[in-house]
Order: sequence, then C-alpha cells, then structure tokens
Amino acid sequence: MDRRGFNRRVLLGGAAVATSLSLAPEAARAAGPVRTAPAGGEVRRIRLYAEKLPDGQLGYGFEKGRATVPGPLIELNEGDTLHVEFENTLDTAVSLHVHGLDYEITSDGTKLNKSDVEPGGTRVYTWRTHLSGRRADGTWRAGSAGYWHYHDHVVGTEHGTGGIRKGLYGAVIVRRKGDVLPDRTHTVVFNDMTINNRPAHSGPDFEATVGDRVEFVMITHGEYYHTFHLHGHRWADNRTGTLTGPDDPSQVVDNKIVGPADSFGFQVIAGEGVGAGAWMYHCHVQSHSDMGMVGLFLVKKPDGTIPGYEPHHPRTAHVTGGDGGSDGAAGSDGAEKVDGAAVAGSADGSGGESVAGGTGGSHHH
Ligand SMILES: [Cu+2]
Repeated sequence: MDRRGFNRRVLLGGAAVATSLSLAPEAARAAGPVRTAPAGGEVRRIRLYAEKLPDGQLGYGFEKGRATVPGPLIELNEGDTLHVEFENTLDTAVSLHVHGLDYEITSDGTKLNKSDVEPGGTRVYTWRTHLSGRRADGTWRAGSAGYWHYHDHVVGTEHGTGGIRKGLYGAVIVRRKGDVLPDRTHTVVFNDMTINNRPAHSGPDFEATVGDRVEFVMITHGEYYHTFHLHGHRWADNRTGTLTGPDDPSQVVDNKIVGPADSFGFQVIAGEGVGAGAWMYHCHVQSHSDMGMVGLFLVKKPDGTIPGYEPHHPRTAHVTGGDGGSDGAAGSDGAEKVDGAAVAGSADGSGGESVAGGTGGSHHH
C-alpha cells in the first residue's frame, strides 16, 4: 500500500487518540512502520532529454516536452547500474556529467574527451554504483550511497557554466539497503542568486501534511557561497541526515554552509514537535535572503489548513505567468515514481505537471 494512503488511514483512525494528547498529534502519525530501500544490483535504463524551455531556460526531462528546472530526480540503490539514453534537442552541444557515481571516461560528459552530444545527437551515459567494502590492502572503500547531482558540462564554456546557469542540473540519490524512504522528495538548488532558477521572492514552495516524511536534496551551483536554513526542523549533518542511534556523534543542525557543486540531503517529519505552519527556508546570508532567496515549507494540518498563513501573501504577488505559484500553492512538488521505484521525476519549482502513474508521491493540492 502507498505509504501516504497508509498514513492517512492511520491518521483518520487515530485522530481521537491523537488529539487527546497534549503532545503534537504528528507523533502518532509518524509512528507507523517505515519503508526502507532494498538491496541494489539492478541494471536500469532511462531516457533523458535536454530541451529549451519556453522562457529561454534549459532543462532536462524524462520525456520530450516535459523538461523541468531542476531536472528530474534520479534514484538508485547501491549496486545498481543506470544506462541513460540521452538526446540533445538543443541547437548547441550539451552533456550529462554526474557527481559521486562511477563512470568510465566515455561517460564523463565533457568536451575534453568528446563525451558531449552534438545538436540532434544521442549518447548513452552509463553510471554505476557500488557497495562499501574492504580493499585487498585492508583499507575501507566508501560505497556510492549519497545525495549527488548531475549537470551539463558543455554549454557556454568547457565547464558548462552557461548550461548550469540556465537550468541544466538535477539531483541523484543513491540509497543504501535499509535507508529509510521518504513520502516525497524535493530538490532545492541555490543557483547563483536564485532558487531553482525562479524569480526572486517566488519560492519554490513545498507542501506537506503534518507527519509526512519529507526529504530535501539541496544542491548549490553558480558563483556564490550560501547557507541553507530551514525553520522549525533540524537534521543530522551526515550521509542520510538521520541519526543512526543515541550515540551517533553527528552534529544536528538547521543551517549548513554550501558552495558551488556541493550537495547534501536529509529527511524531516513535517511539523514534528512544532506543528503546522508556513515554515520558511532560505539562504541565511542576510543580503541573499533580503534579495529573495526564500521559499516556504507549507506544512498543513490534516484538515488542509495552515495556521497563520495567508495564501495570497504579497510575497507571492511577484510571480507572474507561466511558472505557477501565483495562487500561493506550492509548485508541482511530486516525486513521482516511474519505472518501478527506481527513478523518480520531480518538477520542483517549475510548476510543470506531474508524471502520472506509480505508487508514490500522490499529488495533493
Ligand atoms: Cu546565499
């Protein structure tokens, strides 16, 4: 059963109990069994397109005409191999370069070794992942699990400066067997002075209901250093963002400094211990937040309301046309599952439509 559906059922059945507690009701809601990542080892194949968007930005998408900024989320399990059948629909050469995963030089995605793709051309990029283990010399080799990302390395300059600036980037998550799976995942990219290439002061905003297990992948690109801060929620500064036990020495933070090409991720229980609300997230470099590097984590009560939140807040009045959010609702925020549970597409911040099908991430406007 869909975990979201399961949660809702638990919530409805247990509402009387939950509201009789002085503790936040979400505690009861989050207490259900968690889903965890399976062992990897599969070989998967997806298509990916580089496209020009109507507003002049550039994006990656799983289907023609469906490109988004950020590009779709790609999820793997440690041990998986992914063949990306990549097509360039642009009028300029473009590429696909990934961080953190294993690839041969022919899948590097750079001009240097001619692993880019000319206009109209195609190329298969192959990414592999591996489990952690001991080398023959006794030293420890890290596994591939982590919050990683992909981007163009060709447009504009030999480093893809122009492509990244215009939106050619996306998140990759490699999970280890047993990692807790979220109800949904959002990609947040601080790119120069924007979030997900959106206009200043226009989010993206992300919706959740109290008790949802929400995952954020945070990536930084461009020219500047930023600090990512989320109100009302904290995470562990380690691989998963989650403590492994009471003695886990990881620092618990609600703010993290990030620079170009950094990436990290974490999961929170929406509103845990603090309840529903329009929780800000923003760059905490003061001038950057003042210039509009701010979005909202809209945590709703089970009845759909958000205390103290005016959906037509002037903050969203800056949004004009095309990319959604002008009604105060979150941008398209589903981490829709396609191809089984392996690859998820998200259209965070683009206001694009959701990919249909699958069992995860039901859209809930
Ligand atoms: Cu900043």
